[in-house]
Amino acid sequence: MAILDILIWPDPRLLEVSQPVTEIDDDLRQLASDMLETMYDADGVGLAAPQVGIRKRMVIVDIHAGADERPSGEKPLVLINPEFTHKEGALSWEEGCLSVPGELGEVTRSAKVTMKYMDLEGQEHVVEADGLKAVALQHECDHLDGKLFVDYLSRLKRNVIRRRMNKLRAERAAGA
Ligand code: GNR
Ligand code: NI
Repeated sequence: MAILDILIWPDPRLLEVSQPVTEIDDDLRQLASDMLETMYDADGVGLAAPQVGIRKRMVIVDIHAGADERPSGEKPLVLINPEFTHKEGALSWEEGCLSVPGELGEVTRSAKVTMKYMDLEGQEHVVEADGLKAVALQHECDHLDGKLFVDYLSRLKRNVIRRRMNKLRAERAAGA
């Protein structure tokens, strides 16, 4: 059990394309467990491995994180090598990111998605989602291709956020 450090954009490691998972072993299971602990500690609804410096195609999503009541049957998802098989419609959402703390920006994505992925037992699954779950799945999978929500904003807004993040990173480096 460990809370991992979350990289802050524009850390170059967040801009890399992650590698497919080829082996589901104890190290990967440990990483998934640490990512869940890290996400809950940070009050997030999702987290991608590259955000904690691991260039592997694994993400977690739990849109009920922090809620008092969890719909029955809804568990946190651990998605290995996730791939969209269908996307439709359009949906705008005010997004945040644990790698861009304190910032929000409006992003338009697909409204409904279907995705296939493998779980920690190596079993293949298909998940359909809309609303926040669809947004979170698209946001997390973007991380695996080195993309963040700030890439959808205007250059002006992105530059303002970049300056604030550089300042935050400098403060953290000085305080550490
Ligand atoms: O915790 C998160 N909240 C969120 C809100 C709206 C749209 C996307 C997200 S994902 C984010 C966690 C995160 O940064 N995952 O990569
Ligand atoms: Ni994010």
